[in-house]
Amino acid sequence: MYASEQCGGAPCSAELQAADSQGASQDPSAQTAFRIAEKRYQLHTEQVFKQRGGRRVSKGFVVRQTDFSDVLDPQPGGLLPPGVTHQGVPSGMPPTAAAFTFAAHPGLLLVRGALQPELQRQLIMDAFTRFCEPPNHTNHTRAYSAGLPGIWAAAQRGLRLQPAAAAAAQPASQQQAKIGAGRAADVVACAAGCPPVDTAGSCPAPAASSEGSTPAGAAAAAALQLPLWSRDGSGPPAAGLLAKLRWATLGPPYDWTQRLYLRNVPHTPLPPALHQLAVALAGLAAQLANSSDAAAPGGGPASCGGQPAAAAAAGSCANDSPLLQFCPDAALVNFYYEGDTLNGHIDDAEPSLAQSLVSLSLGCDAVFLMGGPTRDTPPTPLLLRGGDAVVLSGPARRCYHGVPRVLADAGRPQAAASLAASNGSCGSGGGSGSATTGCEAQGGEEDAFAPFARHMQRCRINISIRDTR
Ligand SMILES: O=C(O)CCC(=O)C(=O)O
Repeated sequence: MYASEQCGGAPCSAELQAADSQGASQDPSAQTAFRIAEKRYQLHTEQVFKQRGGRRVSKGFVVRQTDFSDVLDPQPGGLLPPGVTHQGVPSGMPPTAAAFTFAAHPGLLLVRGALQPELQRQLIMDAFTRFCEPPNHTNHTRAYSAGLPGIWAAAQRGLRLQPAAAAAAQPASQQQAKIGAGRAADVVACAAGCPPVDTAGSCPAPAASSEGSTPAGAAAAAALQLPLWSRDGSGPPAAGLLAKLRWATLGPPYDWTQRLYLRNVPHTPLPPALHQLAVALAGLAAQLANSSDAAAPGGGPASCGGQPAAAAAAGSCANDSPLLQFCPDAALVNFYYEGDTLNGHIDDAEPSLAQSLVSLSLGCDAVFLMGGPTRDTPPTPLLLRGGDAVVLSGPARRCYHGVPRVLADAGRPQAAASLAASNGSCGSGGGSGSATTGCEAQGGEEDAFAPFARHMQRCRINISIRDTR
């Protein structure tokens, strides 16, 4: 499901509501146990006042203190809360990785440190420079159907959108209407400058591109020939558009109107590294479900996708049983900033919920709520850090979950600083406005990751990887 900008605690868009498998009877604003927990951890600001000349005047807004003491933060070697079990990880995983299962949530697997720092850095850079590039869909595709290629570089250089190029792109309403009417091939295809296209393991190849095959496609492709960004353009600044980037899709994009994955629109396949990692993690979840009584009640291995971790590490989708074949081919990349939330939901768009969903965290910490099959089950709050992975398999795959809070610098300064340190990248440098970022190499030159490290001090990226076949 897509992340949303904070809208006073209510769902911000039709997409959020449509994503709820339970419909109106499960109104996300109803006072369920899940909703109460969401409100408890969400960022709340309060207006403060002072008296001046006998009048009450606003002093501005302050963040209300949140009590995070109930948020589980299992660590290897640490004292574990009842019902949380530290599990071994296979040799293919980073040596610092630590896996945890939860008696209250069969099928939920948390792997702390599942992503090596180098992979974290690569995925962060890819998220801003490749994953959000056309032909992949983003939340900007509605307004700019040709996409916003080069948005990260343009934002770094202080450029603005060229009005001519922006105007040549299809307006949102037309684009969506076409997709809704089943004319998905009208979506603009990838033009020059697109990221290289990878092949994803042994999964089926994506549908061929239909670049410029229709008037709409041709117009949008023509728009890409114009310089999209310029210093003196009168369109919106790239930095503002980047700040509003909330999601991007890898593999077939999901159409909320039709409630199906669009296989025939151009897209880049799921990168092999993500495919392999997801298969390995789902394999570990399946193995643990097989071996642990704690993970079995109420579900067990039969409802849990995956394969032995050793086979999974090889990146193969092959499996004797079609029921157990986990072959991820799509991902949703969510970008969160402080105040953004992901309301409680069940991911039910995929044809088989017997297959796991593998979710990777990058950047700032977040509070993740793991609930039950209805919103009435009180959820367990878990702290997710950059580099962690969560697998929803078996019964947990059909359970409510969400992200009520992202802990950027202002919310939890130590967490943001340790994120940068654990990424092996830059220190926080004292926050924005600091003269030094901690990212400079010895000779004074910034490394390529430095601008991303600065951005990630207030950003969280989640990549949720799915099998949509
Ligand atoms: O951001 C997260 O950790 C959860 C993402 C998620 O639940 C989703 O994409 O459906």
